[in-house]
Amino acid sequence: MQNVDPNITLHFARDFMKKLIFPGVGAFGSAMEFLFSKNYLEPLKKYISSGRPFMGICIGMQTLFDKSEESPNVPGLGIIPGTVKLFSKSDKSVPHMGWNRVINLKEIKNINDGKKDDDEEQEDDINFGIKEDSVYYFVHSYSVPYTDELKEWTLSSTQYGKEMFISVIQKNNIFATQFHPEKSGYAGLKILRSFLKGKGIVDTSDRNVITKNPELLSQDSFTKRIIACLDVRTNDGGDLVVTKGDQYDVRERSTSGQIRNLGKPVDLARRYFKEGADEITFLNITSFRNCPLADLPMLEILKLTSETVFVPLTIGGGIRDVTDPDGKFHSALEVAGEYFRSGADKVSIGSDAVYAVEKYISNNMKLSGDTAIETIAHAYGSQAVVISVDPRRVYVESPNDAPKHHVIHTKYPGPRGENWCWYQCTVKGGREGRDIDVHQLVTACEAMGAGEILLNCMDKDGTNSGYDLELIQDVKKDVKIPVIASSGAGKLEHFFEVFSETKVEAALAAGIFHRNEIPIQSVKSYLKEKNFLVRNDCT
Ligand code: 1PR
Repeated sequence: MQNVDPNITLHFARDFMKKLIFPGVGAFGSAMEFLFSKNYLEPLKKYISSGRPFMGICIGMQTLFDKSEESPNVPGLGIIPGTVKLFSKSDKSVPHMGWNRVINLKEIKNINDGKKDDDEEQEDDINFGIKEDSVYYFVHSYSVPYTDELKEWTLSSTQYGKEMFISVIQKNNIFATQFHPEKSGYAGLKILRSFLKGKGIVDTSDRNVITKNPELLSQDSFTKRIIACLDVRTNDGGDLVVTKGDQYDVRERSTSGQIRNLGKPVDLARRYFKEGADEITFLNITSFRNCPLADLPMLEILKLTSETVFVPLTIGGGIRDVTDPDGKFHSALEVAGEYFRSGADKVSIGSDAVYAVEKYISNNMKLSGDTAIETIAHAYGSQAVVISVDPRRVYVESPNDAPKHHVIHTKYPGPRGENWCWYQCTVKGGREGRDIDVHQLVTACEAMGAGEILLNCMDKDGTNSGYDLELIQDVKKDVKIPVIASSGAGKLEHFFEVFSETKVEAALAAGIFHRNEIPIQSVKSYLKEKNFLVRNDCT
């Protein structure tokens, strides 16, 4: 809810306001408390009851209900009867993070005066342009299960695992989506345009469930995500460039030893959006050296990117408590807040997560409540906190050689024929190994409230030899939060391998996209041929 623009909300009850979009991310309780503390509750209710068009997004939809299991003691706006409930983790990862379909249960038009010449435009306004053959970006752990009592309010439903929940509500002047249209590529922009440009709302449905495609109703259409990653740093000439290392070494192997320059961050992000990337990740790879709040160019990159790129943006590097050169302290929460306000949807934490887990372990697995992971997850929601892991293999002759660590049997023996290894966590971009393993790290970070794991592998990074499937399979067993496979993609088959041999929700690649070796669309087409669900929305 911190993303609500105060300039908009301050004036929302005024009569001159014709339409209101009420977006939000984060926890139900914080959102309601924020509305209460700013005296926005009554004006918001008054606006909605005035009959003027209202559009809620994500938490902006959930707050319309009576209450939520997320914050049982905090009442919602109570406009729609019902309780927002936590997804079951028994059959799927939670949060529900990624692209999924919506099934329209009824048909409405949102045009009520004036005739548009363009039939196609009218067609686009039916159901606010929500199409059953498109997918939209969801990120939430709580939802409203679909029940017959709520059919009057339900415009569309979505299936996730075995659960069917309400993805769009609409009645009279109220329209709200559980997904994020503003992050749902061109398909999402059509919805926003329809809400903003449509002349109003006329509900022509007979309030019965009239889905034309009942066979779709119970289909889970959750897609596999393809993520483009941009490692960003200042080159020797002082410009911020996208670079790419081989096993984290980003300098040219030639005699020049220059930082590899693969392009400009904003231009590349735009290109990947147009080519169909489902998310874009920026990693500020040398931020451990500086105070990230002094890193204005990085904030500028996010601002510029978010003006034209409408898929989720993650930013990593330097998310930690920092003290300015002038002695001013900034908490990790402040640093993250600055990135969110500049356009990031998620922050990714690397080194600081390792230090936090070291403390957690030495404190007998007691949560302190003051780590970057906990404070950011509390304020912005778990879905906004990604843990970027930079592990490397440590080979051992037998598990007895590393009694403190989670050792696995490997099909790929080490240099001295060792058949066992553990994955050591590193900090400072792989420059320093620590005495904790990936199993310890990811389980502890999940307990602290992280929402996703970005699983790199130093041995595989930049090698084009495929993902480290053994590492990924192992981590996927450890946690219920989504996992992004990263490092090593070199050909189309590697994407098939990672999705067929592991249960990861997403695969990330860098080098092959930057060097134009494989277009993102080819990855999508290839996966589709292999019967994986992927998003196809490049127009
Ligand atoms: O520790 O919180 O400040 O975060 C620093 C961030 O910067 C971490 O997320 C860390 O992974 C990243 N980082 C630091 N140094 C490097 C480096 O390369 N020298 N990049 C680095 C990590 C790995 C991935 C890469 C994939 C896919 N790079 O970002 O994109 O391995 O590559 P490929 O498809 O070409 O194989 P903190």
